[in-house]
Amino acid sequence: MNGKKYRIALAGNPNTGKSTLFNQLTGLRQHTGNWPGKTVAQSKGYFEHKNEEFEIIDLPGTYSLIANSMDEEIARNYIAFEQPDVTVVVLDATSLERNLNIALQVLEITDKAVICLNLIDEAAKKGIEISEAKLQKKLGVPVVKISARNKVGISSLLDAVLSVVKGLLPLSPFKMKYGDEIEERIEELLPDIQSIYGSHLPARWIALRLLEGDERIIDELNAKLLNEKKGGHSYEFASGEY
Ligand SMILES: Nc1nc2c(ncn2[C@@H]2O[C@H](COP(=O)(O)OP(=O)(O)O)[C@@H](O)[C@H]2O)c(=O)[nH]1
Ligand SMILES: [Mg+2]
Repeated sequence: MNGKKYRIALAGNPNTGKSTLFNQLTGLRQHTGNWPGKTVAQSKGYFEHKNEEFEIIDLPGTYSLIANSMDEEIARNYIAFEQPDVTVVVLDATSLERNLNIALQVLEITDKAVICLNLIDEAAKKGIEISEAKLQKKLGVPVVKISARNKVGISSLLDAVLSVVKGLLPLSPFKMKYGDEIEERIEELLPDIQSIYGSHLPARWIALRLLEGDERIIDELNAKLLNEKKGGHSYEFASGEY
């Protein structure tokens, strides 16, 4: 044990088996509280794999990360601002078309992701065949099939998690391309976003939110900035300028 704790976030739609996986991994080493300042429950737990210690957070299940609800806001803010060492996106292998949406949204925020196809037992019963290799090539991050309830594939999933947190894999996450006009405006915004908020935040994703006119992201970023710089920064993004 080298003492370093890697942080994992579990993201995905409701009912994809996130809590089942969380419980399998952590057993009794878990506790439930609330998200800071919120009435939404937060489950945090701990486990070890190959002599490394992990802390894992079970994010609220959401269909998207555009912050239409408290759950979505919590999930996206955790991934974007708290920056876990890896986000494991748990997808229901029996309805991939619907589930891939959240995977793409996570990949827009972070490069450090593993896609976990759960419920492969159910998928097999329905005759659904999924090529992990093809999906992995398209998405640019590891894709691992599991059945959380039947404890199938868990160690492969953890090996993938470990290689991502240790930076052992070349990751090239799929980034959605928008039209030329939007891409140009993203390019225009990037230098300002990077110089104001630093290079550790997901600048492209922030640019997209600003172009959407997402006012809450501006408040979140300004609060974060104030916190980090203790009021020492005079320029802030103002709402409604984009
Ligand atoms: N057949 C099957 N059911 C599963 C598997 N993993 C989870 N489930 C079931 O799927 C349902 C939703 O699981 P849960 O962990 O609560 O999903 P969450 O909403 O993503 O946290 C529960 O009834 C689980 O028992 C699996 O690998 N195979
Ligand atoms: Mg759950």
